[in-house]
Amino acid sequence: MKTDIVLVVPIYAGAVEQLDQSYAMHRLWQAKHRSSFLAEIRDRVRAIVTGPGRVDAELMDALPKTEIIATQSVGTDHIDLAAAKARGIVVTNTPDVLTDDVADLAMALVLSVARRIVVGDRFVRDGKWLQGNLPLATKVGGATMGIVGLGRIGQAIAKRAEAFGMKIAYHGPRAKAGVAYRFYPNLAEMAGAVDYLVVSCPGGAGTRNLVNAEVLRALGPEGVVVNISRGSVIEEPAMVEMLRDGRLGGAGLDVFADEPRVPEALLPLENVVLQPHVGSATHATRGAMGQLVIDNLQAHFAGKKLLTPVG
Ligand code: 8YV
Repeated sequence: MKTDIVLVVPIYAGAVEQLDQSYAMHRLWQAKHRSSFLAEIRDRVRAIVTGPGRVDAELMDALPKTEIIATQSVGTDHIDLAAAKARGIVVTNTPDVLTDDVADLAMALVLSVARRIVVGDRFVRDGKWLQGNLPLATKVGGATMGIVGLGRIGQAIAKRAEAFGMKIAYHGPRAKAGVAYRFYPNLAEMAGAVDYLVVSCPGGAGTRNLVNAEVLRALGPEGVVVNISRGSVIEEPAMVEMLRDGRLGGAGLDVFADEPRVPEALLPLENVVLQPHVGSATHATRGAMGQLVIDNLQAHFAGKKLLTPVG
């Protein structure tokens, strides 16, 4: 008899295929009537798989036999961790396997904004090169990058930036032992001292609007903000307004407050590069993330140690 699990949103296709073979899988996003769909499987489901679909207390209570929530993501801000803990539900995520891809995209966004890669591409395609050269851009070597959240991804970004000749500073709850980069306990102060502010901290209530209007003003008209974390970390309306009126120099954004909706005002701006939350979106990395979901479920149901438990 196969164990019943719920899949909240589609995850890596190869992982879905494997899960279909090993479990009786119920696809929540395909349910015509959510409440009756959940009621029908209420007493059978032992695991919830997501990434990044929301898993709140209401869903946990609708599936009271749930033992584990496995998310195909390193971020867990879409899961009510306190509610899971209160119900004795273990949570697993997929750290490390995506660090390189996300850090690569952060560096790609820095370079795309600084060297106006997207603008240049359109310039050629539109035949404008026939009328003259693209205006000069900005060298990243020698510039300073301020990293908000020097975790695994933040440290990988720093290594990439150093390889491009950039200086590194960072902000976080506390200075990290053994890190040579300058630590700024005050984020606005760091923003005022750097050229690129790269957001790589976790999302969630603890970092909501951390990069607020004051921080963005300090970053200033020559400064560029890059976000590969969560849209919730930046005070988005203030950022949009400042990008439009020139009080903020530019932005490279892979995440937004209300995905997949993106503020209309950003769309025409040439000092902004936009990506559809693709930090980890490569075959290799999403395959590795999906495999971690599968391996964590397998370990749980075999009574073995979880590979990547949260908390
Ligand atoms: C995607 C991510 O959101 O890992 C994260 O936290 O933001 C991305 O990997 C998605 O969860 C991939 O399935």
